[in-house]
Amino acid sequence: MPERDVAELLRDAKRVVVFTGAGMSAESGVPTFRDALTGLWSRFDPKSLATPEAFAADPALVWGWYEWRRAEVERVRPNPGHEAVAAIEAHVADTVVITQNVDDLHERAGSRGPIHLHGSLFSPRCSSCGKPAGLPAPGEVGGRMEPPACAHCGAPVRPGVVWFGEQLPTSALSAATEAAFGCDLLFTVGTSGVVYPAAEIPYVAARSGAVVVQVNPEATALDAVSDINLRGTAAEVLPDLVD
Ligand code: BJW
Repeated sequence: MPERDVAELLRDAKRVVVFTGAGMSAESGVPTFRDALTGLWSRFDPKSLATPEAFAADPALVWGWYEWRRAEVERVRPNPGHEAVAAIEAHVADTVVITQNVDDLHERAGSRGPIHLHGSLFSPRCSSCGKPAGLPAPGEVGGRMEPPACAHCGAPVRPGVVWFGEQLPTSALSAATEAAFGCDLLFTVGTSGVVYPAAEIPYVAARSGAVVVQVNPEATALDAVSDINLRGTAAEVLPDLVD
């Protein structure tokens, strides 16, 4: 089905969900995780960086890596795909953006309160008492960095992201599931669909009768649940749907 027909589906939709992954921000210059040459997991070991055990074993390595990633995100800008998602929200009042991304590019493009299933690079918290911590002032990044100490209990502050083996924030997951359950059109954009429970979101929408449209230049695990596959990048395909 060509983009023209999807634009028509969008015009008729009452409740829309846009479910995004790392590919959404790729054209802004933020690397994905699993792309063969440029993905973070092709260059870095997720077990040594994105697990609670890794932070316990070497907090300076993990904190420094996430501060480097935060600095990289601060240097880039939303792309036309993020802007198109914000335009969908402007056209269809009942639109919910659910992102697995830990960047803030949806917000900077004008999206209202996207649900962050995997947390954020911008919400560090105490690794022991869980109280939110302030962001450190910009400084030298690019290697090991000792995390700041919690102002309340003195334990190391950790990045506010969801690592492998950790539970997703309950309120975010239930709001996302509820939105997917009630929508009539769901876009899944730039995600490989291999990380659970986030990857269940398009299946929840499909089971409740929604049309699922995938925007991705490559085949993914979510091809199986997608009614329509638009093979292209987020910044190429999404703006055409809202012109
Ligand atoms: C473009 C593009 C362009 C490129 N335009 N597209 C069921 C089965 C098997 C395993 C499990 C299961 N349930 C749970 C698990 C375990 C695990 C898991 O899913 N493992 C699998 C990988 C095997 N899940 C967990 O551990 C989760 N927790 C959990 O289940 O807890 C249970 C529990 C219960 C009770 C108590 C305690 C625990 C947590 C998962 C957390 C994931 N965290 C990460 C890191 C976040 C922090 C950080 O940023 O460092 O989240 S991993 C990483 O993957 C990140 C992403 O959000 C996530 C998804 O990746 P995404 O976004 O799909 O990126 P890619 O790179 O995979 O794909 C990019 C796509 O874009 C590609 O398709 C490209 O083609 C495309 N693309 N350019 C459009 N321009």
